[in-house]
Amino acid sequence: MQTEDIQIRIEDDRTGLEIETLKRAILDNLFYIQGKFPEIATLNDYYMALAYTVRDRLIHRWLISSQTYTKVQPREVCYLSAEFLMGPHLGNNLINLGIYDRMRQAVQELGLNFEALLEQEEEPGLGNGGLGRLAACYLDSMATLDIPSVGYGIRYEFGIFDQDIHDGWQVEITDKWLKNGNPWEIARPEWAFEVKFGGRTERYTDEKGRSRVKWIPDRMVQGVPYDTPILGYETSSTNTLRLWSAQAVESFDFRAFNAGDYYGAVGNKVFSENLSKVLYPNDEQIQGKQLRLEQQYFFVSCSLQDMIRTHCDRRGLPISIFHEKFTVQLNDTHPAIAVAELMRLLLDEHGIEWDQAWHITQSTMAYTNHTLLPEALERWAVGLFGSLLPRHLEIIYEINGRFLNEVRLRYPKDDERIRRMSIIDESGDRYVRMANLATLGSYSINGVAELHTQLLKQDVLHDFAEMYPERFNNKTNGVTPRRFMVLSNPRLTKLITSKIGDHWIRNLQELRQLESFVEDLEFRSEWRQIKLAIKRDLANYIQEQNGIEVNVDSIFDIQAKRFHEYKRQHLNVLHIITLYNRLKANPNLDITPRTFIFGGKAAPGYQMAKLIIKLINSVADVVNSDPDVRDRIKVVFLKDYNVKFAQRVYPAADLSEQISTAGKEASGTGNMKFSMNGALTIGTLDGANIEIREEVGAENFFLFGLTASKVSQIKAKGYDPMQYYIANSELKAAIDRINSGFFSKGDTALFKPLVGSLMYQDPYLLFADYQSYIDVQTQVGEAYRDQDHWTRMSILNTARMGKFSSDRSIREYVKEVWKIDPLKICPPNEPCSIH
Ligand code: BZD
Repeated sequence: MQTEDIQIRIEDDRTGLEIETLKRAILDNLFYIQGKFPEIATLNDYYMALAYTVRDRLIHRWLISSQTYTKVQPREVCYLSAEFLMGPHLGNNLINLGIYDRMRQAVQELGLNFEALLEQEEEPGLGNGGLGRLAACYLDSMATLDIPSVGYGIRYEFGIFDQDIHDGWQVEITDKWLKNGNPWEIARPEWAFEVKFGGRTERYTDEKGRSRVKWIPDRMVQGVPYDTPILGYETSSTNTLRLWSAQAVESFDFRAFNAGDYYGAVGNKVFSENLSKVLYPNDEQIQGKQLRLEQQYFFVSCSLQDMIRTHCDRRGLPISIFHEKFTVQLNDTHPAIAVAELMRLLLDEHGIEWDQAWHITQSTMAYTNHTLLPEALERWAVGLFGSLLPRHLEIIYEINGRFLNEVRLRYPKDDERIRRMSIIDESGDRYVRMANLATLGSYSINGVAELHTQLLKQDVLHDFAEMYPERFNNKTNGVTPRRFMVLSNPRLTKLITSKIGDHWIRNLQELRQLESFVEDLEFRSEWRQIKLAIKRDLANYIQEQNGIEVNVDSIFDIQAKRFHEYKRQHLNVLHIITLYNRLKANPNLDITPRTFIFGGKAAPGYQMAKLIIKLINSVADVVNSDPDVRDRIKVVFLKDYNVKFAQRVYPAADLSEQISTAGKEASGTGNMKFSMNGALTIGTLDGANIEIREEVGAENFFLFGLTASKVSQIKAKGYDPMQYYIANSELKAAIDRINSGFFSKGDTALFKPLVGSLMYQDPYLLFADYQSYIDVQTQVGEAYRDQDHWTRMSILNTARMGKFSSDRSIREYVKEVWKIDPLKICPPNEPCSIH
């Protein structure tokens, strides 16, 4: 059938947006999908019925989008990411469909609790932190801006672990997010692909007499796609998140089985299904595990095969123009094997000559770097790599050989440079450097904030930036205001919209109009009331979760992010202990009351990060129950920080802690989410903090600490933390307090590794930044006493955050990197010719 002939025109319970229709649809789905009648339906049954009601309304738009793409054959972005930290879908889809309030009413009229139903959704936590959440924000913005796109990743059966706290320690619990079913995805087993592993290669001569290579693998896995619709805000554009799930290949199984090798056959099934079993919970620390490389290759190969099938089979286009129709954005080096895999597919499966294959590959790939930390730069031992992907290793050697010849021509006799730029690290054991492969194979390489891009060009990829300056660019991160303002902060959204209308939701720069209300007394009072009400909600949550009563008039001082030494949660702790020491010395000291709130997970194998969590909980135990403190400071560690919980936390903050060692945090995105919701930032000149401060104004930002260049200078000179310890009595007192066993029931050994690391190495310069941090925290305390002034600063933070919408980031990628035109999708039941 010709696609033009298909008219999707449905007007029934699956598309209607009226309250009565929504109610009927929910009950219908409860009956026919969940197979329950209301009297015995559980909360989850109702959640599923509601989710299917919303999904039905997405599907119509999704199919129109997909039909339009098939017909128009636009250029598309494929966002390849090992992580998509989507967070719950229901609320977001209701916002983007524009039926949030209507659905709430429909649900309430059915006698159900809308909030409880939203809460019921299991979070798809298929990511670690910033990088995975960025991918999710970008999907939202690409759909909102009508950019044809697909997100490709892995459907992990178990996402990031759930965090529990036992006796102050982090305990990891398997995240069984699929246990109640996932109403948002549709399996497409008919579009599965096979992925090969291991074995060897063979040369042969094809029918045209050309020398070709064949890969004879020793294992094979099938990738089954699961599709989730991604609807944009106030548009019909509905893109796809396609996640691959690994399954055993039937035929492979049978071969072993027929030969009598039953265990071998079952073993293959186990191997296959292990592939997409669990997300690696390490952020910014690589382990070099074989399974991780298998996961990366698995999803990259499925995704590229999928693109080629769409291009050649479905659209009937020649492979020679593949790069005109597809561009691939590599979310860090996790999918960087795509460079070698696309080469392999073009050379071995499509019989294309090397030069043309390289041209297509290099015109297709674009690479985003997210970190400069040496321990996070991916490299694979050559032996492991070759045994798993023998053909790819050959291709990489060939790419490298040709490239190094060019380098030699350009920089004769510069052997050091050759060694640095080689894809193969040969300084000791041999490794494949994935950042070099990604850089070399891409037409665009970007960092995620101005400073980060500058450091990337200066440091990690310096030689490449010198040789190919035109390929390097910056794309400062952004976050979606739909999830992180409209959905998570309905009160503030309502106030803002009552003053400036609702266009700011798709054009965040319009928040600037709020500046004219800063002088409006009533507006400031409403702003303050709202913050207070949200803080009350969080206080109730803290009471429920931790049994701690907190003062809503105190400063809600929040640090919520992954635990890592470079993020310096322990610097925050040193401030808490310093205040505590002051109160112990002078119980009548007049300090601005504060509630210190922490949230975040540590990688399960990262002992120091776990010890910092233990320290926070230990300090909390002491401080919260000391009568001398008299409720002036409280310390709260909220367990299991995830997207759902983040949405509750950002709106409630007065103060956002963004205190990484300058030069270490590539961008940060939590910093943006806090500030958009009217929190003030205490931060270093690191990542996007610099740009946030530029936007909101230095007078509305609490800056402290060394600059990135000062940090490298000090390190180059030979940094000695002990000098700071000796010279600074308050710092010494704080450290001694930990060392004495005061927070650990007399156990002086417990925090030794942490204290020792600070006193003798302090790789993240906490001691050097300590005094500056303490001084600025004192200013924060003073500033908060002038509530009226604080409110002005808070309003100005929100008003000036327009730059940090992910819509702005995506517009820049579209214009400067991808060069894709938006494609408008017709609304359902409205024949139109807008594209
Ligand atoms: O990426 C983060 C950076 O640390 C942040 O500064 C930045 O804002 C975000 C988005 O650009 N990096 C990560 O989150 N990295 C990882 O999660 C990760 C995961 C697996 C392996 C290595 C890194």
